[in-house]
Amino acid sequence: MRCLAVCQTELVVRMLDESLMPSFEVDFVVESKPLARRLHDAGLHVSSADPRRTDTYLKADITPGTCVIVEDSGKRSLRRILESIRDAGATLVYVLGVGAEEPRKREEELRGVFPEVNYLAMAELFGAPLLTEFSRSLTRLKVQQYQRFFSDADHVLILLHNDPDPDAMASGLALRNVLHRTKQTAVIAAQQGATRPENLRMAKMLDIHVETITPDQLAGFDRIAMVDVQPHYFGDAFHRVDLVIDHHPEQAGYSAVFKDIRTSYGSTSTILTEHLRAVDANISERTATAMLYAIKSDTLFFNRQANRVDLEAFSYLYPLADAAMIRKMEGAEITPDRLEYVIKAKQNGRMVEQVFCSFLGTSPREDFIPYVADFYLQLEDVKWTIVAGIVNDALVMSVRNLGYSRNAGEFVRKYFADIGNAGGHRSMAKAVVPLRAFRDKFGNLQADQFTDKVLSLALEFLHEHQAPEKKLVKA
Ligand SMILES: [Mn+2]
Repeated sequence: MRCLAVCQTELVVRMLDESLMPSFEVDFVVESKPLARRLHDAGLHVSSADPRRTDTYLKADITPGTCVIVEDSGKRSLRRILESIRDAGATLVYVLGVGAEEPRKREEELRGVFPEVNYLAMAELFGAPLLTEFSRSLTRLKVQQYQRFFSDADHVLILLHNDPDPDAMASGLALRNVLHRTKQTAVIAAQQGATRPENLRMAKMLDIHVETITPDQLAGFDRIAMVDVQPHYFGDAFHRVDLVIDHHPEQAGYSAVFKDIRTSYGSTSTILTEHLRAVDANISERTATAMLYAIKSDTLFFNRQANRVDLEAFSYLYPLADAAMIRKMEGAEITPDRLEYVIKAKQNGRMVEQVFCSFLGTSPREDFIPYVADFYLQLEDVKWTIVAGIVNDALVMSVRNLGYSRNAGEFVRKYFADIGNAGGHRSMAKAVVPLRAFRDKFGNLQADQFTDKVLSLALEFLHEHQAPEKKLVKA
């Protein structure tokens, strides 16, 4: 493709020449004769001409398919230049804002006269890669600091939450990699091991050993790190830890020598991908596979709480991972006993205003509840799911939504934080409430009454702060 660039400064000429060649054939027009001569002598295709004259462009032989780039430093003459370019028959016209004040305002002004013109601000073009580069340096600094702090320890504990999920396990592997340790010198452990079928299958296929650890074994470690979880999760067991890396909302009440908590990230594995990249670590196929699967499953394949950084980590890990193995691990999600609970939810559930709510009764395993909540979110017309069940004398509730309506975490905190544990993100949240506390607050409800009660709380919550015309349509 052919480009004609109308420039004023040498820097812009050289930058465009370097970034567009050899994909594009670029000819430059500059007004200054000495500049044209100098650049021409340096081997660039530069000629000098008056950019305000249509002649210049007719001579340059531009066609509707020629891409014309015009450097804009904020001068008034830009309009004349664009008129002449248009008169010469160009249709692909880009203005490159270099030092023009308020680029968006400038763009608007130009668009008023030249609707076909595209405005690119140099600061915006360079901003993203520069920010990535600089934040990588900051991450590198932090990683090197905690690497040093951990380097003289004999025994390191990497502690995960109970029933570790793919993100917890992958983050454990990744941190061990960052710390240059083996499973002998850095133990990945949880107080309760994995139970969900897909988590078990992942651990088995990737040969990840999550040790089960009791509180009295903690003293045997010189350093303790937590990934995908923060100390408050373990009650009063930890007031001080050495390192916390997590993407859940930051909790107060503990001290950590180092911490990296990024709540806008879709997974802890995304944070650890950045740690590994920042120190140019080699990532094994096993670790990459675990992390890729973790990002996929924590973001429900980018359906919830995912952003540019998650996508970037995903595309970085993808070529390093074993995609076939991930497909196999995902197949473990659907099991006959889970299907039973899906059916049960359908029989007991109610849907009002695109909110699906179901009470599963007593459930032998906790994972049925979030599984069913995720499952029904896939249904057409369902925007919120609230699924609850009783596991060991506690009411466990999973809340999901499609992310663009009100905050699921706020919902559970509003109604259940006073009587139990309640928290989560915008699109997924969880509450665990002792049955007795629930009954004290809401009464001894039968299954149907329970569904009605929770549904009415959800609707009340959704209707708050909502303009009447924006109310959800009845399902
Ligand atoms: Mn996670």
